[in-house]
Amino acid sequence: MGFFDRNRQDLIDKGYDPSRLPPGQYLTDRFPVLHVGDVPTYAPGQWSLTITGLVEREVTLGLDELKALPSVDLTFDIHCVTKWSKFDTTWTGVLVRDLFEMAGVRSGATHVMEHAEFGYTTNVPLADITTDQAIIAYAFEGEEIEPIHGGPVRVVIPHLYFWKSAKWVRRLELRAGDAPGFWEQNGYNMYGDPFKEQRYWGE
Ligand SMILES: Nc1nc2c(c(=O)[nH]1)N[C@H]1C(S)=C(S)[C@@H](COP(=O)(O)O)O[C@H]1N2
Ligand SMILES: [Mo]
Repeated sequence: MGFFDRNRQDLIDKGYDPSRLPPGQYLTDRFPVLHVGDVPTYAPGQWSLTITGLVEREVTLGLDELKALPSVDLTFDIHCVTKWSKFDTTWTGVLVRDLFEMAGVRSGATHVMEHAEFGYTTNVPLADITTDQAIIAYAFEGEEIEPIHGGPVRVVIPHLYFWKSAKWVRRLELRAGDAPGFWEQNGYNMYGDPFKEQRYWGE
C-alpha cells in the first residue's frame, strides 16, 4: 500500500468519514505554510480592505471596523492543491456577502478578483464567495491569524482549493466576467473544485 492509500486507511481507522477527503489528497494534522513571496508586516492601523469594481459605493474597512461587524465562527475542512487536507479548522470572520451588501453589488457582476498584498490575485465566481461559508477571517482557532497564515486578515472559501483563499487580502474587485489570477495564469484551474480534482487547466 502506498502513502496515499495508507493515509486514507488511517483516517478510516480514526473514525473519520472518508468521503470528506477529496480524491488524490492526504490528511495532515500539521498546518503547512504555502505562499509565493514575502510575508507582509503591518503597523497598527495600516491594514485595510476595500470593496471595488461593480459596486454602488466603494467600501474601505480597517481592522477594528471589520471586527466590529457581526461575525461568524465556522469550522471547515481545507484542501491544498499540493495534496494536503486539514480537517476541522475553525475560523472567525465576516461573511463576504455582508460586506458586499454594504457596498451594493451592481447588476452584471459575475466574478470577484481577490487582491492580496504584493500583487497575489485569485479569481472566483461571485456565487462561490457569497455562500454562507465564505468569509474574511481574522482569527484561527480563536487566536489572531499568524502572519505566515495570512494575518491579520485572509479570505477563506473552504469548498475550493485553498489557493482561492488569499492571505493578506486588501481588495475584493467585483467584475463582469472571469479573468485568471496569479496561479490561474500559471496553469491552475479557473474554478478549483477539490472533489472534482480541478487542479490544472482542462480538468
Ligand atoms: N497572498 C497569498 N495568498 C495565498 C497564497 C499566496 O501565495 N499568496 N497561496 C495560496 C495557497 S496555494 C494556499 S495552499 C494557501 C495556504 O495557506 P496557509 O499557508 O495558511 O496554509 O494560501 C493561499 N493564499
Ligand atoms: Mo495551495
